[in-house]
Amino acid sequence: MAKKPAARKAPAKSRAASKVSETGSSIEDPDFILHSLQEEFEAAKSFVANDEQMLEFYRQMLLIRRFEEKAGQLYGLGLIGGFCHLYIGQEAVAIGLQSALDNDRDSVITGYRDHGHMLAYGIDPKVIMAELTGREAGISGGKGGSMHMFSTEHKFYGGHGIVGAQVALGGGLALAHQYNEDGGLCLAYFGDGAANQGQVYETFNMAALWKLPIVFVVEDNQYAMGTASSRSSAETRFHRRGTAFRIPGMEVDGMNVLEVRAAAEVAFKHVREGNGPVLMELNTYRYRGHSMSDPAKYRTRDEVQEQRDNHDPIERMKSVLIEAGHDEADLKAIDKGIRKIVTEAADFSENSPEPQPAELYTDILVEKY
Ligand SMILES: Cc1ncc(C[n+]2csc(CCOP(=O)(O)OP(=O)(O)O)c2C)c(N)n1
Ligand SMILES: [Mg+2]
Repeated sequence: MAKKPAARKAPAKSRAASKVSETGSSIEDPDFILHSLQEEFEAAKSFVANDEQMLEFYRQMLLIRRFEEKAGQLYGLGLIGGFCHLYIGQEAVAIGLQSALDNDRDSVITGYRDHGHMLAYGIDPKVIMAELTGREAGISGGKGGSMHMFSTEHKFYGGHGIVGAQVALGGGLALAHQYNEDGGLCLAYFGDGAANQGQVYETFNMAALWKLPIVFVVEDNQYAMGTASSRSSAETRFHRRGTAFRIPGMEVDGMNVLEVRAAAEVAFKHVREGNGPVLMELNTYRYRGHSMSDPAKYRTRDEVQEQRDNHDPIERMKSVLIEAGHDEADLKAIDKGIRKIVTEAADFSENSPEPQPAELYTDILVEKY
């Protein structure tokens, strides 16, 4: 999935002092910081997972896949109202990154394509499906729906429908981590389309200036609604877009969970050490339309099939597991177990009550944070 690297030009002018290292390494390059993390990641590109971790990555990605398939069915049956944006194809991004978080300290914020990010916490799928179907038991009390999942308990701050807004809000979350000295970082996800919003760059500037603990993640799934990123973006190598703010960039294959996790380790360490933000570009692909109401006629079936056949993150993990000695039957049994969990989540949400009418008047104004 990685795009072809373009030749790197030497900067014409730099304010950073040029240091000559004893070993004659790339520290001589005054812009070393901007690509140092990529180099560190490239040196050990695949996370060395033990058997239990590999199985867990597989299980978690498969849970998102089966959950999203079921959500698509429930939408078709009219049980999910409003918008519904599925995450199928992008599973390795949320799982690879969030498995490296410290959930006692770190916060997460994203856009409306948020079911996978919630499931990555290990939250009961029943509560997430109940939110999708607008039930009282849902994680946002059934009043947020697909786009507005929220859980302060897990430090998950949404679920936002305004494209790009979550980046500026993420900057605020990172400022809170720094101000409160709680040692946490904020993981702020946004899309290739959102990457063209002005507030993203205002946030980059402040985050770099104040060395905020934030990891900016562009989930480049190649489309913003029906527009291919190459038709809307002058620079599609999104990890370079922090260069003007001296934010180091990383380019990662977002269809390979072990690579995503390896990159996360490098990025999070850099941020936790007080060095300010990192901009990660995760190259991925969404198999379904932008939302459930999009027939996706702007691309060919062959294009989607090529991704499914050659880059699917779950199939890739499955091959790694089989190479490590697991047999097909065991992996099938895992899938069966997950299908059962998802069916139970759907049954639970269908049979749960809707919020009481009085709930219309609650959660409108937060008086105390
Ligand atoms: C400020 C704003 N402008 C436009 C829209 C309409 N809109 C909703 S989703 C979307 C595309 C965003 O694409 P991308 O950032 O790539 O995210 P993806 O859907 O691919 O995850 C647009 C333009 C919006 N919700 N908010
Ligand atoms: Mg996109």
